[in-house]
Amino acid sequence: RKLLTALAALAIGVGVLAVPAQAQDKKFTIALIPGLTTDAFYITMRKGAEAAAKAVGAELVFQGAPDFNPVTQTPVLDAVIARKPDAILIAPTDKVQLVQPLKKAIDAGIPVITVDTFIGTGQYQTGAGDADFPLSYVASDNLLGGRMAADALSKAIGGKGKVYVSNVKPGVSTTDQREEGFKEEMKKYPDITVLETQFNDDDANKAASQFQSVYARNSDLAGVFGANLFSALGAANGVQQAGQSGKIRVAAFDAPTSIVDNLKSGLVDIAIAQHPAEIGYFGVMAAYAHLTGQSIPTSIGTGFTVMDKSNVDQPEVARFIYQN
Ligand code: T6T
Repeated sequence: RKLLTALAALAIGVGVLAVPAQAQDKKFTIALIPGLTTDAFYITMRKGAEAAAKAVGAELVFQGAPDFNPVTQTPVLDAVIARKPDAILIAPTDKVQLVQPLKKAIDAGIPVITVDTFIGTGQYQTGAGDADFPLSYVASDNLLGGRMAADALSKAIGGKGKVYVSNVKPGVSTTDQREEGFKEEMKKYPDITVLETQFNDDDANKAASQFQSVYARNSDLAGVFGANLFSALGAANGVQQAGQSGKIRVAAFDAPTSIVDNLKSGLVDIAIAQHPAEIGYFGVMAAYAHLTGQSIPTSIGTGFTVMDKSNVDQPEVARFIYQN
């Protein structure tokens, strides 16, 4: 009888140990920290992230700063870490300045995936350097995007003339890579001169007034590449204010409705739309896969849709216009 009692106790013990079934039912909380909250790019990313969270029964927390700045993003990250989510998805606003703040998440046992932008070199889980700790990087191929912008702008200006890049600020992985890809590709066009880059701090008004100064110094300016939403919008506004719509050509990165309106009016020649909803969706799916014991790729690439006046009304193109 003693043996039976012992076996029964063991069986109960086994029953108690069978908790993993419950753990699988756990509702995971996944936090998404955007570059800034009031940007159609991240608003659209959030929608994709929410769709994925719904599909796997997770809760998505969206918390960000009002501007694209490591100084305001870091306290948001600290607050999110204090809430102890099961995973953090973040678009770090600086390659270097977010490294130490993100280490705190890892120290607290919270896995990190970066979306859109990266820290360090963007090569994760290599054992090299001090910024390889995120599990995965989910984003557009920004070097390629910069090359695509260069080819499109070259085509628009007939392969010759002066152009410049309107950009955010050095240290942002995405926009740094777009500028790098753009300049690399422009080497193929010997009759195009790339002037000094203008950094606008993600402020469209600043980008518009910078356009005026560049144009004042270069009355033969042929084109401008706006390397993200606010850079492109500001540059386009500058072109319009100077009465040069359709004469000075604009290649834009990103596709909010304002840029689409500019495509239709002929102020902007092409817009390279990223797929932010895909980035959010696959970011959450990667986090969920990791949390449920799957291995995940260290980088996940999402696509582009190139928009121009002739295709932007087609439903398969228009579906990539950013949401508000
Ligand atoms: O271009 C996107 C994003 O990819 C970049 O990292 C920052 O700017 C945007 O959010 C557009 O404003």
